[in-house]
Amino acid sequence: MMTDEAYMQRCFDLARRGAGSVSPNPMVGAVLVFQDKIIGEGWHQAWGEAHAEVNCFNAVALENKPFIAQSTLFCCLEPCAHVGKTPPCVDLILAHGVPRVVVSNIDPNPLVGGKSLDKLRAAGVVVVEGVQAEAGAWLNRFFFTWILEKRPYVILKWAQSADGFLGEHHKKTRISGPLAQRLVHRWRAETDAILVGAGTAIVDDPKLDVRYFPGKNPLRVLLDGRGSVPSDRALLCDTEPTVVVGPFRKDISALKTIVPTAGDLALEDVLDTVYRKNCASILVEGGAHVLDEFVKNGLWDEIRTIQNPQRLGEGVVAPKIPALAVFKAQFRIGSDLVSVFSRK
Ligand code: AOF
Ligand code: ZN
Repeated sequence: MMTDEAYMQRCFDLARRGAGSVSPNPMVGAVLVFQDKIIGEGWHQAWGEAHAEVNCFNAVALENKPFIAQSTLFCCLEPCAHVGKTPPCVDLILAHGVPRVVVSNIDPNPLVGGKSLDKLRAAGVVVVEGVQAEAGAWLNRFFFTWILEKRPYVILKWAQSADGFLGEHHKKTRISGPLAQRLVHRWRAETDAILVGAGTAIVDDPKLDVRYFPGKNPLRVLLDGRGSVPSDRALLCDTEPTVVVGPFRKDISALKTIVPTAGDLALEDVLDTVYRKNCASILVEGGAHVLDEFVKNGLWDEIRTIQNPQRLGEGVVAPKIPALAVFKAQFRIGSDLVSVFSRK
C-alpha cells in the first residue's frame, strides 16, 4: 500500500515538469488513485492553460471513469476556488464526486486561501491537508514569496575557485566547467528574471540567456546607476529586452527599458520593478559588489554556489556565505561542487 506521502511526492515530480513555463503561477501536479492504483495524472503545463486537476481528470481512461467517484485526488496545492483563466477546480472535483482529497499546502492566493478546502468539507468530502507541507512550500517557494511578500524570490548565484575567487581582476574568467554551465542555463530557464551590475556587463559582456538548456530566456536586468556600460555590450545592443536601471540615455536600442535613476536605485525598488513585471523569481549573477549589496541588505532567499577545483591564487574575492544561511543541498556536476543554501 502506497502512503499519502508517496503519492504526494508523485504530484511534486509531475508539478516540476511545469518549471519555467507556468510562472508566476505555482507548479502543480495532481494524481487520482483508486484502490492503490493511479488512474489519472496531470500537471499545470503552461501559464494561462488548464490546471493540474483538469489535466488529471482528462487523463483517466474511459474504462476507469466510473471509479473516479471512489478515488482519492492528490494535489500538491489546494485546488482553486475562483474563476480565473479557467473555471474553479473545486467545482470540477465536486462534479466528479471525488470522496477524498489530499493536499500539501493551502493556496496562499487570497482568491483561494482555504476556501476550496472549506467547500469540499462542507460537501462531505474527506480532506487531508499538510501532507509533505514543507516539501510543497519549497517546491513553490517562488510563488509563495511572490504572492505573500509581493516581491520576487531572490537567488544569489556565483562560481568560485577552490581558493575563493570569483575571477581575475578586470578580466573575464571562466570558473565552472561545461556541465555546471548547462545547469546554470537550466536555472536561468526556471527563473523569471536575471540581474547583473555594471562591472560584470563591462568586463564579462554576458548575454544572460539560455543557450545550453531548452527553455525561455529570463528578463534581464542591468544595474548601471552611472550609465557607464558601453552601448556595444550585448545587454544594451542585442535584440532581446533588458531593463536598464540607470540614467536615461539615447545610445541604446529601443528594446531596452530604462528605469531612470541618477546614481544607485535602492535594491528594494529594483525588486519592486521586477515584481510588477510579474517575475516571481530573480537570479542575481554578480558581480562581487552587487552580490555583497544584496547580502548586506538582507535581500536574498537562497544562495547557489559552484566551486571548481582550480586555484586562482588571487583575484576578486567571492562573497562569504551569510551567518543566516542554512545548508540545503550539495552535489557534484562534472568536476564542480554545487552548494545550495536557504534563509530558513
Ligand atoms: C489549481 N491548480 O494547477 C494551479 C492553480 O489565472 P488562472 O486561472 O490560471 O489561476 C491562477 C491561480 O490559480 C494561481 O495564482 C494559483 O492561486 C492557482 N493555481 N490552482 O487549482 C493548478 N496552477
Ligand atoms: Zn484550478
